[in-house]
Amino acid sequence: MSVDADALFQPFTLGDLTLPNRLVMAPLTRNRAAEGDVARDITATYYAQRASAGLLISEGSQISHQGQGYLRTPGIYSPAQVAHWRKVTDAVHRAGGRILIQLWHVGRVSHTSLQPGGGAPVGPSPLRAQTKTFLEEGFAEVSEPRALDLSEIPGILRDYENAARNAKEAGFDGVEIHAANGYLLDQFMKDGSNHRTDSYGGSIENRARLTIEAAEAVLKVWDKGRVGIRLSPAKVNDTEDSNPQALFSHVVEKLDGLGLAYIHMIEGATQGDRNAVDVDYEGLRRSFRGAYIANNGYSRDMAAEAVASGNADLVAFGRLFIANPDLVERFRLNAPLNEPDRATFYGGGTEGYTEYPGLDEAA
Ligand code: 8OZ
Repeated sequence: MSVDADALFQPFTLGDLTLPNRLVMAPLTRNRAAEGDVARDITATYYAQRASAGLLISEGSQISHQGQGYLRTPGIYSPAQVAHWRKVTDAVHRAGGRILIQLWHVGRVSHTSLQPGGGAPVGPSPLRAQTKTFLEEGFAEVSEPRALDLSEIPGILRDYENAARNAKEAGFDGVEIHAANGYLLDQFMKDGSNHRTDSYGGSIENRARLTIEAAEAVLKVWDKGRVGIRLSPAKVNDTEDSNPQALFSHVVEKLDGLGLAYIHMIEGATQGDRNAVDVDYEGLRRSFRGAYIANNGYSRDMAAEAVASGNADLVAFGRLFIANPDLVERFRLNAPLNEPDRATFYGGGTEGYTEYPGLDEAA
């Protein structure tokens, strides 16, 4: 029996934006940028094909060369990157859509071959993550990081601010701060990866400081109604906290104080068990006055239930949006879905990217 999914097709006011439905395309790393880490023309086609989503969130885009951790991810720090992203936002807007850019600094999840001058990746502490990155040769262990010096933090905050300004120039409708999945901000927040003894380590308040300051840097450029943030309380990319409930209660309270438009919550282990960690997501949602975007393994029916019951305002889908450019229409009709092809997730060209058929083509 099909669940009544009407709730998914109601408009929603997300901060300063009006969305026609409750379905969000999650940020998805696809490793298809061209020389100079600029978005390609096929990337404009890819996002425009998915413009019926209530909201598109771009793939993570590094705020600086240092912020890059994987091969061929797009940046948002050079003039060429801004110019190429402009083609993407124009294509999405022409197709009637709305798109935010996800601002990303990978921190320790990187490799010397991707870093400026072949240097060590940076993190809160010199602790290597047991996780892999993706290079020309394929998957590889991440490199040993060095700890950021206190004197380097203002430069990182300036990189967030510059990237936010570039995003505006590139025509985005707003930004999402990537504070999830074991990257720089998450590394600072969680005590497994942050062993600092200065004002950015130790207490929960200190560990959350960089995330809050990054949000403040972005808010110098963007109205708060156009800024959201993504969080993942569970362990991911070898980055884990001993008390995620306490940590994220504090983080969400601070973000609420900044008046951000939304929190985008990866419930449970990213791409894995939704019950991987004992965190009261509903409680976090209630303590935040902005919108709540739920993510991780949702089906159409689960999403309909979450939105109808008020447990989520919006639901983000990753793999389903990769494989179904017209996911909104398919959900509306409760039509069959294309299967995502893992082999073409990371890297390559149009195959597994712009070639998934819409319902009309499949018929
Ligand atoms: C998959 C592969 C590489 C990066 C994330 C940006 O997990 C990513 C990512 C996902 O947030």
